[in-house]
Amino acid sequence: MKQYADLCTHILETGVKKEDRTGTGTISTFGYQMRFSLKEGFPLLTTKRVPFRLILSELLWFIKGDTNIRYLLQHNNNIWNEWAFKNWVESDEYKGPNMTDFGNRAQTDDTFKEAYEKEMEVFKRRILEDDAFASKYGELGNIYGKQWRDWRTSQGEGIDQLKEVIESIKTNPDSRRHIVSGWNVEDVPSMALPPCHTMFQFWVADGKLSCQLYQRSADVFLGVPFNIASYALLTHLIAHECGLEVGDFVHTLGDAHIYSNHVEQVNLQLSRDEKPLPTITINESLTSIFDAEIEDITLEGYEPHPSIKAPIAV
Ligand code: DHF
Ligand code: TMP
Repeated sequence: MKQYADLCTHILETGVKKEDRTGTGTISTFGYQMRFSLKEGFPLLTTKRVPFRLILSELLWFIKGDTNIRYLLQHNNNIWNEWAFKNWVESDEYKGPNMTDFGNRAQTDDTFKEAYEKEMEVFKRRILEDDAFASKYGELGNIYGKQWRDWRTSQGEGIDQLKEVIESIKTNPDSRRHIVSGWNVEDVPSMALPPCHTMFQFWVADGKLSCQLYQRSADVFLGVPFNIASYALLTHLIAHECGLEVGDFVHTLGDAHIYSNHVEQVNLQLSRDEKPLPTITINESLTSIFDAEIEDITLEGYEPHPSIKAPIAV
């Protein structure tokens, strides 16, 4: 994964200081491309441990067309909690302590951090136990899952982009139109977070399936390691269903940034040696990605350096 180390070095060396929506501050560059040959191993970083089980359950959640964090919580996956929690604490129904700007305050004020963590636990429990609460406050809006599986037309019909793209890969592999878009211009204002991985395209040649992602905004330390592995896994799953081998994953970035409170962590990572890449195996008897379950996918030979913690910008 020299490609990832090169990206980090490129940003640290050529990036500019830029303020951002979250108030954290970043070092940012615009426009960058990486290429991973999926035959040479599964692109999961080895210079820090990346929790693959979270990537897997998030991807299956997208594939199901689900946009409610309840499924993630049921799989002990907490990566989307903050964005649902934000809607809850900003609602009229919320009567607890003031949680304004919780992401930043929890990093600087220990008393507040304790109150926030307590409130988050209450929120999570309610999402898991209270159906009505979950359907209202577990929802992130029309994010990825909705757009991939049920893009609403002006006629009120749903388009299953993922199903259609798989069908077109099978029946018309040479097509240059194998595209799935998450960027629904009309829906963007109602989303908890407008899609970062905006659109992706497949390409079939020599019996191999390649995928390119356009990511408009890239949190290089926390988000990107997940995004690379998630799209690599999606490519493996679709290739498996279509009877194709895997080709390349091409990752194109728009605003590629390192948050100012991640620089130390990135430097630590850059000081570490690369280890061999793991491999991925998909249950032979799986015939459709829409039936995929956690147990159908196994990661082998992953022996990374230890994980590195960093705060996420909300
Ligand atoms: N906001 C920001 N600022 N950056 C993101 O990468 C991001 N990603 C989102 C939603 N909003 C975002 C969805 N994906 C983590 C990774 C990916 C992700 C959300 C969160 C994360 O916190 N990863 C930690 C481990 C988390 C855990 O173990 O629970 C990591 O160290 O990789
Ligand atoms: P933005 O909407 O202001 O661009 O903020 C989104 C932040 O989340 C930005 O730092 C990019 C990051 N992000 C990723 O890098 N990958 C992801 O998959 C998601 C959802 C977010």
